[in-house]
Amino acid sequence: MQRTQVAIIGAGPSGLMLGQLLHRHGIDSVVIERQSREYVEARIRAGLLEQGTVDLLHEAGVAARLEREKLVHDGIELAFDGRLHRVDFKALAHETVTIYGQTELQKDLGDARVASGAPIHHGAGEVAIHGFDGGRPRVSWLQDGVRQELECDFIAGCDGFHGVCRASVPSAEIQHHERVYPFGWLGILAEVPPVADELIYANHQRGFALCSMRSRTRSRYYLQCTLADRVEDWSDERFWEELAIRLPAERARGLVTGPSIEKSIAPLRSFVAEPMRFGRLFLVGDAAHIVPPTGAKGLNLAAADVRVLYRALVEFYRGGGETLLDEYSGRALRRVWKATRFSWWFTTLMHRFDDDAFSHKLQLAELDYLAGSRAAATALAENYVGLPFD
Ligand code: RFL
Ligand code: PHB
Repeated sequence: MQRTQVAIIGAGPSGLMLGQLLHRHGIDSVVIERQSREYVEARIRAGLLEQGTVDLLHEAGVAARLEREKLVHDGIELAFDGRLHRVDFKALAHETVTIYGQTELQKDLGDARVASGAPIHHGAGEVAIHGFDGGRPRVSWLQDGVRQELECDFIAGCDGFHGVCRASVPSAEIQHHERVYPFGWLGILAEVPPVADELIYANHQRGFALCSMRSRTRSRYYLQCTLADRVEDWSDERFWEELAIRLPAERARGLVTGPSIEKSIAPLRSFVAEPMRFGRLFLVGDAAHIVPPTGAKGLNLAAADVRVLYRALVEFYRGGGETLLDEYSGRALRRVWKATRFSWWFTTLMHRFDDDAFSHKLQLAELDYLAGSRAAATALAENYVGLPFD
């Protein structure tokens, strides 16, 4: 039987960040991941990091390339009713945000794991967790058809929304809160310069649009689509035409188009599982909560969970007892619910829901209020740059 201090299920950003921070504090971990390293590193997802996440990556010692390649943004633009209004984060919330692709972060974390020499098992089949309600948790899985068993002190469930950890908790002990939105996001990645220096969030009668980026030469654009839409329905040409329609003319004029290098549709949901601790099992990141991408909070929430958990584990192994471990769920959830509220609010403000003209008028009134009120814009800025990590 193999043994470690912390068994980490899932090698996404949550699992690898946690493993790296524990490693730097002399705590052993084993990471068990269902997919191959190549698969995990090819997934195209988040692009925007709060300063708290960047600070944590420094603490983990994995921020060297990020510091060389990142783009720093001082604000965003809101487009609505043919207008363009800038929200200045630096002036309103004294903070900036960082553009750095999750794909790149995933590679940096993967390299750091290999360099640390700490064990990581990709391609694990039939992963199962046992005994976390008692004192002797265990993980079992199949590696190349051979059954493996790992004994540990704690299990970190970093295995995303569809993982095995949350699903292993008896239903009487866990509560789920969920909202599913009646639309999705169609995203494309293209090797073209971004339409503007900062991100543009557009409320348009035909639906929401977002102009984001990965670098000065690579753009990431999203369009609100229906749940019935399929990627095959959207040629590159149709995507670019629709994006131009949803942007104010002064921005649409500067749009550079080109062939897409990725195109996908993601459904939107809000989801929170409570609590986030069950005996010796801790849920972390998407395994415990999902936000719609409108506020760019998913990856940042995962980082905030990791920060609370790794500090509690460091304190425990220093001999400081379990107080911080006991506080994990409550502290993480306070921040999770605030980000859930913000993501829900920003989604509701920016998307087209139905043909209800009254709702659209209310959205435009609120956007007009945001554009004219420093107090309202400050509330947006504070939440967007990220609430305090603790
Ligand atoms: P992940 O990244 O899903 O990783 C979980 C890992 O666990 C593995 N796994 C298992 N391993 C072993 N056994 C099992 N039974 C397993 N089941 C699953 C999986 O293969 C995977 O490797 O969760 P994690 O680490 O908590 O990280 C969360 C973030 O990935 C996620 O919140 C963000 O990508 C969300 N998100 C965004 N977040 C931001 O902060 N800013 C953004 O700009 C942003 N944009 C986005 C996004 C997510 C998107 N999609 C497609 C969901 C844009 C999009 C389009
Ligand atoms: C992205 O670049 O993928 C991105 C940026 C901001 C968001 C969502 C996604 O709100």
